[in-house]
Amino acid sequence: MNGKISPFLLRLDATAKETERLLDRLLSMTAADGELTRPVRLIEAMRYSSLGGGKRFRPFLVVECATLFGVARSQALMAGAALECVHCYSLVHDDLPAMDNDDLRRGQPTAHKAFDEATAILAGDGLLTFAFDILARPATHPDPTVRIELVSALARAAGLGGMVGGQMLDLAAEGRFAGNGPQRLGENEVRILQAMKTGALLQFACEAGGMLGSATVSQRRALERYGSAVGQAFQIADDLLDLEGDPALVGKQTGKDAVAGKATMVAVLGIAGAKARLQQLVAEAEQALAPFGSAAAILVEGANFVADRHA
Ligand code: GRG
Repeated sequence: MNGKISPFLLRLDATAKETERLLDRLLSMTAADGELTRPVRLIEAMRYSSLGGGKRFRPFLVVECATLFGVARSQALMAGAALECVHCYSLVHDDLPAMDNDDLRRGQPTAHKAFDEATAILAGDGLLTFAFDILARPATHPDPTVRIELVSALARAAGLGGMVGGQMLDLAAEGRFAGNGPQRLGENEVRILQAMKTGALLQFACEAGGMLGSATVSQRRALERYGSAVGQAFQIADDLLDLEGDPALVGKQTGKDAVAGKATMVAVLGIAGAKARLQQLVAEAEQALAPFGSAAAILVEGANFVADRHA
C-alpha cells in the first residue's frame, strides 16, 4: 500500500456524498406538493435509516452505468437515490425482530432499537413508496416512457419475484414455516434465492443506467449480464464476511448465518469453493463489459471491489 486512495474509491466516495446530499434534500421536513404534512417521528426515522451511512454502491452502479451513455449526472443520482431508498427500507425490515432480529446496522442501533418497532415498519414502508415518488419525477428523466420503465423495473426487482420473494425463500430455507429445521438447498436453489434477495436490486442498478441512456438491446443485455454477475458476487462476499469478517468493520453482528442454518453458497460449496466462484463471477462481470472497452474500466474495478470488500 502506498497510502494513496484509488481512483475507484474516490469515485465511490463522490457518488456517496452526492447521494447523501440529494436524499437529505428530498427527505426534508417540508411537505411536498400533494402531501399534507410529514409527521416528525416518521421523517426522523426515515432519515435515520437512510442518511449518514452505507457505501452507496447501488447509486454508484446507476451513475457509472448511466455515464457510459452520457446521461446527466443529476438524473442518474435521482434514480440512484430511489434505489437506495428501497435498499434502506429492506435493511430496516430485515433487522426487525420478526426477520433477522438485529441490534446493529452500519455500526449504529437498528431503526427499531433507535425508535420502536411500529415506527421502523412505517419508516420502511415510507422509504419504499418514496422510491417510486422519486422515479416518477421529471427530474429523473424528462421522458415519461423512461420513467415508467424505471418504475416498472424497480417494482419487479424489489417485489414478489425479486427481493421480497427472495427474502421469503430465505426464511423458508431456515425452516421457519415447516417446523422441521433448515432445508438443505442445492446450488441452483441457493443461486435463485440469492439472485432474487440480493441480486435483483444490484442488477436493476446497472439496467437503470441503460434505461436512462436509451441503450440498444445488446448494450442492455451486456449491463444485465454484468449486473447479474456482480449481484451474485456481492452475496457470496456477504456470506464470506458473515463467516470471516470483523464485526467492527462490517458494522453488524457476524457469524449468524451458520447458527440460523442459512442457505448460502459457503454452505453449499465450502469456503474455498465459494471463493473460487467469486473469482469466476468477477471474470464474468469483466467479460460482459467488453463491448464498452476502456469506458467501463471503473465498473470492472467495481466488480473487484465487491469481491474484495471487508465491510
Ligand atoms: C426485508 C423485504 C426484505 C428484504 C430483505 C436486504 C435483505 C432483503 C436482506 C439483508 C440481508 C443481507 C445482509 C443481505 C446481503 C446483501 C446486502 C443487502 C448487504 C448489505 O448491503 P450493503 O453492504 O450495505 O450495500 P450498505 O450499508 O453499504 O448500504
